[in-house]
Amino acid sequence: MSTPRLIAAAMLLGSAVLAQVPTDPFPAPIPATEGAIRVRVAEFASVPDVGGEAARMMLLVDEPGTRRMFVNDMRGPLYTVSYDGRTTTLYLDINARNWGVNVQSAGRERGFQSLAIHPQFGQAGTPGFGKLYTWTDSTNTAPKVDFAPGGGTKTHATVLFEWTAKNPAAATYDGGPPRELLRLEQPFANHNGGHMSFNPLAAPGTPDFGLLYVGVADGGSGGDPLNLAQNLSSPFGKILRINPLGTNSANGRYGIPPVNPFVNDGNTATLGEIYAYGVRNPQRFGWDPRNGNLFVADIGQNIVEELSLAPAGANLGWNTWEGSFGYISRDAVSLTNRRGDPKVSYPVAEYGQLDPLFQGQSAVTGVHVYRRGPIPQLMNLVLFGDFPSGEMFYIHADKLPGGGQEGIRRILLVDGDEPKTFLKIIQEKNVKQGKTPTTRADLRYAAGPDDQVLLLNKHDGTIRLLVAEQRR
Ligand SMILES: [Ca+2]
Ligand SMILES: [Ca+2]
Ligand SMILES: [Ca+2]
Repeated sequence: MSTPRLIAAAMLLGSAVLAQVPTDPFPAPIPATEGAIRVRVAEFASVPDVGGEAARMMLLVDEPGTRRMFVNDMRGPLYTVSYDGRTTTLYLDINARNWGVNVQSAGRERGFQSLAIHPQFGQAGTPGFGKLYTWTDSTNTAPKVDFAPGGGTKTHATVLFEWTAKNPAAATYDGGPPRELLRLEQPFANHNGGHMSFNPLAAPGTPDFGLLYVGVADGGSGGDPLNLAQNLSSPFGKILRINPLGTNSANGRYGIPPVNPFVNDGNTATLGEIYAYGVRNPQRFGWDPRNGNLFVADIGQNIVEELSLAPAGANLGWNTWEGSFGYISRDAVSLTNRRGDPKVSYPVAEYGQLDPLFQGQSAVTGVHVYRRGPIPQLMNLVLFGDFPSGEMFYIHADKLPGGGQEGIRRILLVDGDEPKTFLKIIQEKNVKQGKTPTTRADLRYAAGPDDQVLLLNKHDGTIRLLVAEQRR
């Protein structure tokens, strides 16, 4: 065999080995106890089962105008929770037959993904009065879509709806059928809508006020096979930013803000809706109240989970990069040329799915930047976590790491005298409920009134509140 052939054979052998043993860019584990912060946790509110199954809580939003919180179940119900946590009321079931929404909630990844409440929801006489928005998967694939992925198997649709309450303070929704703003054809069952939110820091009269940030995953399968996340003509693999009360979009049902990065780029092929791109499954994002930094928790492929900054126009790298590393396949990332493209917004923190803290399935969630609130130990920290395992982490908001696991430390929950994982706390609740203990936590963070941090999960119907650990 000639030398080049030998090298080629060795490379083939090498890739065969890589295909079996995932590369691990983080051989040193996240410290189990060093730097760990202890926070007490207390039960706050409960949300009912549907059909004997615990609520699949995804998002909780505070609505200060009518002084209550809204929390969804991915199957369709939307509840309000009183500020004292004592009263949970069904506000609206978006899956009720009369609305025609037809929520597709099969499996873990599909369903009523997200909701956003207009900042003027409770303010009579304003354009946003009574408006709330739901971002949901739907089995109804008959209506014409605004965007198709150009491949895949048309599994379902993901649709943005606007609901208008007549009296926003009413206990239950009193408005008419929803108005459809935007409809996507989904190529694969997984990776659908992501987080959706108004920027809570935007003051009335400023350019970002009333603009809706809409996370859209890459469409699914694995590895972004249609290469949509880097395609600026496609809404998939993006965070969009739209004016839900505007009309200058192609379908005339929403507005495209002139401040968006690809509106005046001299290229008609790029979508004006795009705020940031190169995301895989942006299930959560959140702003730093002190400096406006927008952090995105973007769920990784099989190796790296990432927390990244997303300024307007940012490219977060997928599917060229998985975290700080060149994406090769589900089993491999490149360990050379780390963070090699100066135009990409690489993670501030990232962790490996092979870390011993996790249980085989790993997916990042977040993001709460703690700048005010009753827990001194959390001050100036960026809170995030891994949702299947329920592991909770922080980094310092004023000393953002340059990627990697080095800056990541754990948050441990104190329940009784012992620090416990969130998963263990849910499992103990399941036993009290007479249910089979869950093997997943499905942690999500939420911001409550008075700068409180709440924890959601999908397995015991319990909303929990973080409280300061008493020093003894
Ligand atoms: Ca999908
Ligand atoms: Ca453009
Ligand atoms: Ca990335």
